[in-house]
Amino acid sequence: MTTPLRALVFDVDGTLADTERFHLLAFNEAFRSEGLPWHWDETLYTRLLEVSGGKERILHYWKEVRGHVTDVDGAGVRDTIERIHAGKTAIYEALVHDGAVPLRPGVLALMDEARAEGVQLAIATTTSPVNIAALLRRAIGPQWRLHLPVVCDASTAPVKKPHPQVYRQVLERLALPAAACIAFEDSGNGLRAATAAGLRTVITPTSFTRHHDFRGALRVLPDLAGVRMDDLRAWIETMETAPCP
Ligand code: XBP
Ligand code: MG
Repeated sequence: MTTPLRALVFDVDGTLADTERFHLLAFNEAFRSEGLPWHWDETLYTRLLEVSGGKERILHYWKEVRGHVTDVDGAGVRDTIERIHAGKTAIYEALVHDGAVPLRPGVLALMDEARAEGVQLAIATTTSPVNIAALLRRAIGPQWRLHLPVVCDASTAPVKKPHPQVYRQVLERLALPAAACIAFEDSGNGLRAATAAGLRTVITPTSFTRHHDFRGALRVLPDLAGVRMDDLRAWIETMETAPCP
């Protein structure tokens, strides 16, 4: 007997919207305004995206790619990263606030159908709360929080994907078992985080993540265009009745 589908849990960056190009612009503008000789191109950023979390990504770059982590201004590495990341977030917020980033195909239609059926919607992301609000205020409207009552992010789950912390928090807030939910992700880290928390996961990769390892996903799709609630239920049913390999 398959557990009824009671909630859809969405990742943000790369899943709800193809945002990483805008994060990349914001990182580079923040480095420039800090007078740092750092510039991330798309090839390097594709590699750096294997580290979830903007602050963690900056530290990884500083240590691994620059090869030395010394104070750039005597404020201490952690304080410097906090300042750079705060500047980056403000730049990204302005970019996204201008409505530059639409939701990916099929996302809003699936959300609307789920809500009409009384299926709950939630967010599980490693990005910052400011970024989520800036994106969804424009893409869904000022009432976006009414559509997505459960939001867990970098401020609630400091241990980033592929750790399952953010997904476990969402399940707790939903008061639902993982079997009653489906996760939507774009990256290998996201798939591993959702899977470790017990959620079946639909993957819609972007140009930054399409080379990632998506073994174990419920489905890997170009996007959610045309995906309906009954498709999700059928995929779960098939997965649960498939003969064990
Ligand atoms: C993707 C991330 C985030 C963004 C940058 O988040 O790993 O770090 O790249 O946002 P998601 P921040 O889990 O939604 O795919 O700079 O705010 O971290
Ligand atoms: Mg993502």
